[in-house]
Amino acid sequence: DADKDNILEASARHPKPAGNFQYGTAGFRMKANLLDSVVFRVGLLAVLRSKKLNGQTIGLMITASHNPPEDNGVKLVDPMGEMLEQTWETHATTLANAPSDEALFAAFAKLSSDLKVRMDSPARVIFARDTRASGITLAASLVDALDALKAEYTDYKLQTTPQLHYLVRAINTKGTPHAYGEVSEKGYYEKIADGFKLAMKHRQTKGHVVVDCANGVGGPKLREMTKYLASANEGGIDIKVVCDDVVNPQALNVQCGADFVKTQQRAPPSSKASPLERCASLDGDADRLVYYFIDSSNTFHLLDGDRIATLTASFFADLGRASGLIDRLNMGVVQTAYANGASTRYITENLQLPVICTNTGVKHLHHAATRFDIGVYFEANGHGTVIFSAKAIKEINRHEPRSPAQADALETMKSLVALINQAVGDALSDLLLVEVILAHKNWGVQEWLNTYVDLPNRLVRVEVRDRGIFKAVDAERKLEAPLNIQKEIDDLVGKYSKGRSFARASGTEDAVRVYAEAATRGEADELAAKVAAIVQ
Ligand code: 16G
Ligand code: ZN
Repeated sequence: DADKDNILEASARHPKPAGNFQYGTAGFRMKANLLDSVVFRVGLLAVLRSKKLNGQTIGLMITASHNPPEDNGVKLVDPMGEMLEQTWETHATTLANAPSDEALFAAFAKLSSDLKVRMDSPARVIFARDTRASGITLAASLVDALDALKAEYTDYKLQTTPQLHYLVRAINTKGTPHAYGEVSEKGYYEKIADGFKLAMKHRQTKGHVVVDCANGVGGPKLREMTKYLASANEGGIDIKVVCDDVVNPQALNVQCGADFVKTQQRAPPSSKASPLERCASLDGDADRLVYYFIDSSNTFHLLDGDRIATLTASFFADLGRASGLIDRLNMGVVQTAYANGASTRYITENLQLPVICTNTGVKHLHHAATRFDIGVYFEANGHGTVIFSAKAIKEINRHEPRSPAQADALETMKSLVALINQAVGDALSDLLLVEVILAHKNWGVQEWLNTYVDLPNRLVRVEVRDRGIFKAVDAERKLEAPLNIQKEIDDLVGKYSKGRSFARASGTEDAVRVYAEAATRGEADELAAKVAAIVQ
């Protein structure tokens, strides 16, 4: 039939190189020169997914986030702006690995029949890319697939990953009671900026915030967003954008950005931060955010995803109490095993909020957070957001405040529902969220840091012969295979005060990661080294 001829003909222009591809934690990611056929084939799958969902719009993002400039990647976004449903990840892997054009068509036809896709349904796809040089040609490969199957599509060109998630959700909820916002980049800024302005009524940010944009797409987009925000002296915000060179594609994520700051535990070498100056870093596609500062004795302090989670959770608990909604909404925090033990303890003991620990990867945290009416989730690396249940939105909207103080807290709560990108963790939205909270608490970075003391910790990467043999359970905190290894780790951990350690196979690199924390720096380092030795 026509589809067959079109797919075969188009696929011939996108031959598969040797190698095995896998749709991993964050989609396909590799050297950009290997991605042409992968993107083409993911395009075919996006069409199937949209048809399967009766023409709802599917998103496709071309990015490799914090990875080097010569890498790229592709991932799919489901209709409500969430990550692609997990069972479909396997289908993506199947299509990506079909050895020939004929095998590709056969796999495509089998999928559409197995999944009972009605091929006469409409298909709608939107896509965008980060600033990588390879993005334009990869987008053209995608268009080849969409044209072959006569799908409707819109190219949103340069966007942050969370902006694309926003657009997908806005399109699919348009005209419904759950409408998410205007379907445009402008609509995205307006929604967030309106929420911010309302939340900042009668408040002021202290000084300015310097934002390192990893020389990625976050730079121009953050500059654009500031046009929608008033300046600091008008109750707005003073954002100083740095590391925003998107002219030289080789600068992306190099010596700057959230991943650099988190893994190196230091400011970008180009930073001119003075003591107590508020600094933040985004990653290459602006879905991760960390803060940091240097203190008066020039010591570097990182305020990572755990700190953003604790700050946010404490603020929502405050607002819950102050608005009178606390008894009607259950709140909680979702973390991974990488969360510093001191943050978990602060949430459960000081804030008296429940904590759920899940596997690494945003989709796992997001899913767990739906169990709360107000679910705060962050990975330590800075990826996260807050999500509100339908019940929470209803309660917030219909609540009748009984005092001016309740009315004020309620208004702040409503403004944050608009400000927060609930589709996915969003560095730009999270940045404004943190700024709002600090302004409300009248805190600077030092007060924020003072809430609790992090346990010293160490993360090591261990090269192993076969990471496939490491099977983690219990939210990746324990290994069930290889046999007996966990007992060795437990015995070791027992010897350290406040000791905690785990090993898990990386989902993105060919290695095992070992994490350890303990009462002192020396003990944390020693524990990590000893567990690494067990794993090796
Ligand atoms: C991916 C995940 C990130 C996670 C990381 C873990 C998304 C969008 N990204 O980059 O959240 O922290 O993988 O990598 O889910 P690892 O498995 O190599 O430790
Ligand atoms: Zn990212």
